[in-house]
Amino acid sequence: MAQTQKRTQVAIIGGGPSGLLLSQLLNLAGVDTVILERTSRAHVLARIRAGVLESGTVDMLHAAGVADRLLAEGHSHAGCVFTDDDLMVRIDFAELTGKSVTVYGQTEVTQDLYAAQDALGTPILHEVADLVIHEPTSSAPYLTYTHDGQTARLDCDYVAGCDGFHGVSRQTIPVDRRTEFERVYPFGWLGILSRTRPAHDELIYANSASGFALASMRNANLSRYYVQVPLTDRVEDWSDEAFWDRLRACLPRDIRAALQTGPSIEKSIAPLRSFVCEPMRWGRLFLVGDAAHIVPPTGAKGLNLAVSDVFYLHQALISALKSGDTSGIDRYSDRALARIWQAMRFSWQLTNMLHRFDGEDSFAAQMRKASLMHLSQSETARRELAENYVGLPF
Ligand code: RFL
Ligand code: PHB
Repeated sequence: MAQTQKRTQVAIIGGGPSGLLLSQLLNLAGVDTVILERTSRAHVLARIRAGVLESGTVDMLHAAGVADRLLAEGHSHAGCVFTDDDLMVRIDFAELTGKSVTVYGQTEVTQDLYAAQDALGTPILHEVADLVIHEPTSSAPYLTYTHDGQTARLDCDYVAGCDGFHGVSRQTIPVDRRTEFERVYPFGWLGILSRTRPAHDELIYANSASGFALASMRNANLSRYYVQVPLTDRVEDWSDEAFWDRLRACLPRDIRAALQTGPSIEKSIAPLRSFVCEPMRWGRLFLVGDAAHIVPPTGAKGLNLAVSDVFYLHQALISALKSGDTSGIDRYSDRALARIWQAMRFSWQLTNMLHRFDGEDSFAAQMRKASLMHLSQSETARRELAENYVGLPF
């Protein structure tokens, strides 16, 4: 059990990938941190989420000293496939950009980060409740919270709000001091995990008359699939059989024929949303990752954006704390947002290109088909997609 700390340099709210990676990089530079997480470690590690890491994300995990298992167990993908009914278009990342992505689950990244933080002895408090951020615009911010039935106070130099979309950090910025941009899509993704051989050796993003589907994976015997569902559907409405039937209907004939099915070992529905909060700083409080922005999962950008935020913020905090240079923290929000808006555009564009919208006219479906056809015919279009998918530079 972590001891109750009274003071730290950077108080980190949230023990998801953003909070853990930021803490790890700060600790390696000699900056001390305390992480406060609302749930248990088992709960954080049970959430099945992202699967695709950009090469910049992999480099950051290397820099943080947590890439050994990723190197051994992650799978490098030099391309992925977009389909429209039976038309299959391969995007060759390696040829078009010289880069690749790595398939390695967020759960594994998080587990590796917890192990590294434990090895450094970083205090991580779980099941923290009633967290309040006090005086973030003063030079002496502090947090109060309840832990193990006791009320506690933590003084700090800076606060990193890494507490996801439903956290307290963003809400601490007064409403008249933040602007929020949002697009809620009228569908969600029903996802399953199954111990089956993946449908293909690369990811398949499928557009079809039955809607969108994604065939992804974690390893040679663990598949991750998603199909588009109305927001009103509940997980209980979908038997495994119904899921496989829908998936088959969305995939091209050759892939469908070889699809291996089996019982699901996880099944959940995620709504799709684009969201940005500006600015990402309020005095000495900084928003990081999902606390400040959400992308629909179509472009596989959420976790990768959290990592680029951490890249900008860890440098800025180290300069401020080690040499009193606050120019980085002054620029943090603008630098992070510039990259975030590019990923927003890409995720929104792919979402529109691949999903069937309820009540749409026949023209909309033709536009999707034309987009896929353009992709198959134009190397420029494929390069533009590849460049964004593998990740824009930090
Ligand atoms: P997280 O992971 O939500 O972690 C925030 C943590 O903060 C805690 N918390 C609090 N702690 C203390 N006090 C409070 N008041 C608190 N309130 C909340 C929470 O318990 C939690 O542990 O945010 P973080 O760290 O910024 O990480 C972001 C990523 O998790 C997210 O962007 C990705 O999972 C998004 N995403 C994907 N991203 C990719 O880059 N590639 C992908 O392939 C990809 N696929 C996905 C995805 C997200 C999905 N869902 C379910 C939304 C696929 C799906 C289906
Ligand atoms: C996943 O494997 O969970 C995954 C992969 C790519 C995406 C979204 C999710 O775009």
